[in-house]
Amino acid sequence: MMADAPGKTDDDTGVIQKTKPKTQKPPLYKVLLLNDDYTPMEFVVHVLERFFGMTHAQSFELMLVVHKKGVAVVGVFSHEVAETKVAQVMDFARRHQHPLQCTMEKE
Ligand code: TYC
Repeated sequence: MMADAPGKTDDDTGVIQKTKPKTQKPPLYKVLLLNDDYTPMEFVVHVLERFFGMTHAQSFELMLVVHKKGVAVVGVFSHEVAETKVAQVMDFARRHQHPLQCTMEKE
């Protein structure tokens, strides 16, 4: 004979118990790329390939979204990974003297 589930009684009128989640998912962060008038399109495409693992076609498509809309989410990561991506993009852009801006925000 099987034991009743927690909260269930033999008369089928048991109290409903909410199962408490045992783990918490860590907060996620969107990494955003911002448009500007000076960074060359090909440079942005290269950034997306290099730091976000996209194919050339995916990168080109997303670059155009940023170019047309002003901003786009280029990935969603843990806080640590998002911070690293933003730093990598900002450092790479600065070293090439482009004003490209990359930021993160909590999802
Ligand atoms: N607007 C830029 C140009 O016309 C291209 C560009 C796209 C710049 C995306 C930044 O995040 C960006 N050269």
